[in-house]
Amino acid sequence: MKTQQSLFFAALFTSVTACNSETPKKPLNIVHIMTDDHSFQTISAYGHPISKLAPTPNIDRLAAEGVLFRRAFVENSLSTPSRACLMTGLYSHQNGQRTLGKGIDTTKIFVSELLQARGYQTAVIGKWHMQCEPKGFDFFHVLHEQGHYYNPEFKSPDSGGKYIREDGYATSLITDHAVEFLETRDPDKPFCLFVHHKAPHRNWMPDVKYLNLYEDVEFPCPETFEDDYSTRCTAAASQEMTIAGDMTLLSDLKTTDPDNENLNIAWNDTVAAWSKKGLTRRKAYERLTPRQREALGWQQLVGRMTPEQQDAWTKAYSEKNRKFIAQNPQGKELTQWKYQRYLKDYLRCIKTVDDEVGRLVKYLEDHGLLENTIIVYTSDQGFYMGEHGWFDKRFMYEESFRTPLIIRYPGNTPRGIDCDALVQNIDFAPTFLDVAGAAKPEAMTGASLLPLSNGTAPAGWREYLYYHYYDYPAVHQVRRQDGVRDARYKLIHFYGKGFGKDKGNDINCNELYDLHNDPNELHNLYDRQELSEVRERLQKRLEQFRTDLKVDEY
Ligand code: SGN
Ligand code: CA
Repeated sequence: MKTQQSLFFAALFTSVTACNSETPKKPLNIVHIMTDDHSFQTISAYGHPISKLAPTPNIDRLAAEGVLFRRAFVENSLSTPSRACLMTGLYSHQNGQRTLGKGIDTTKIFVSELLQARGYQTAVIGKWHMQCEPKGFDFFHVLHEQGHYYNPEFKSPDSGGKYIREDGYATSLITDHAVEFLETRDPDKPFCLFVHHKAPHRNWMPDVKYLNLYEDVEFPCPETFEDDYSTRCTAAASQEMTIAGDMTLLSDLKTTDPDNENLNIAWNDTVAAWSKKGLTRRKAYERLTPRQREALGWQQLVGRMTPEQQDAWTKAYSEKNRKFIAQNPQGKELTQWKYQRYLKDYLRCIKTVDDEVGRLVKYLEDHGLLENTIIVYTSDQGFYMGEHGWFDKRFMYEESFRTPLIIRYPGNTPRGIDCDALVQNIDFAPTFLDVAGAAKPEAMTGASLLPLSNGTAPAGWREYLYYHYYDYPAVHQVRRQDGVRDARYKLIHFYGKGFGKDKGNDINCNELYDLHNDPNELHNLYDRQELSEVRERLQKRLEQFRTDLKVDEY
């Protein structure tokens, strides 16, 4: 594959510089746009029914002028681990970042460092969300942890180690700072720019101008919305990420609590009363009920807004909320109502993402950068838009294992094509090194995506993907799992000790899916005699991965 990569790179170069063979070769620039929790179902280029009602013309343009990857996946469907895969080109157990909160092995070399060494100017703007400082960047302008939608705080090399609040909406501010980097960079050097959005992460807060967008649209419900999880291991049923039970009315769905409109004032009194008892704020917080905590979180989010932003929110949501409270839906009707509001707010966030992708691409175009820049659009993982009754991610089932991926390759590459090759987020680092003409370190597991610019995988391309999720016990209570997928079948292995409400439910259980006949993954065929050959083949491959990659738990 290596020779092919180099050949491809040489060909790409020639095509970029063909108009003037005297022009010295200039390496391609890299723009990597990554959103947080953006589902492929909500990008219209992928053609899903939801996206047809909320199109994304600017992201679609990248697909129309590039390659749309239909089988792009992550290794560990969670933010920090996914970002660690991106930065290192390594699987989670190799780079250390297995869970959301801890683990990155900072002795591992980051792709940004290698690009810098190759003469690139490197920048990361927006969500960094690694458990270490930005490493290998000439410029950074990053959010604190998950960051805020409204008037977020950013840290940069000249902010003296502090996070400083800026007025505005995160998605637009991030684009502003990306443009600022492009304006102030050294034009004689190639650049690698990571534009990493907070949107559309939970709790899906749209920009003021889109608070009423899609209000009259009824979004279609996925076929699996009422999945009863039969035929599956216990993990699918024991998670805590259902729209019906786990999505909250106040913080997630922006309703005032119909049972207690004064809840968000009540917590204040509670904390005040407890502080009299000499409790620290943290201790007082720990004694709040989950509903009081939610009210506190909500109050803090609204409290960050300017009076004008607050007014716009009150205007937009109070009337809709009054209707909701008057209707007082219950049971399935309430779940349907929640689903519609969830989709609307999520898609309103996407609308701004799409606008801002358009703005950035236009900047590149207006400044003559489009044809010597490789543009990647992706997300840190996929997301459930009601499939199996869920929101969030983490599982190896398609909607969260898959991630959107569009690459606009520069030069005379084919346009508007689909690619079905199995690709994964560990491939970004090798791709960027390939773009820069730098050698891939021996240890890097991924492979360059440059040779896939015509939509077909070169000979010898991988036929199986490995997945591993570790973050349990944790929010949403998704059990640990690893597994393999090929072009048609998927084997998932759930394992480990049960904690909390799962206490006593230690698991070691397998699921097998035929994605061709059962794309919704409703029928676990693991025990089916007619699939014994497939099962054995995938089982063997899974064991091979574990051995080759020195996986230490499963
Ligand atoms: C927060 C969210 C979770 C989400 C994780 C991880 N809760 O904890 O729903 O799964 O982030 O998301 S929230 O109410 O605080 O938004 S990730 O994208 O960073 O992996
Ligand atoms: Ca995420």
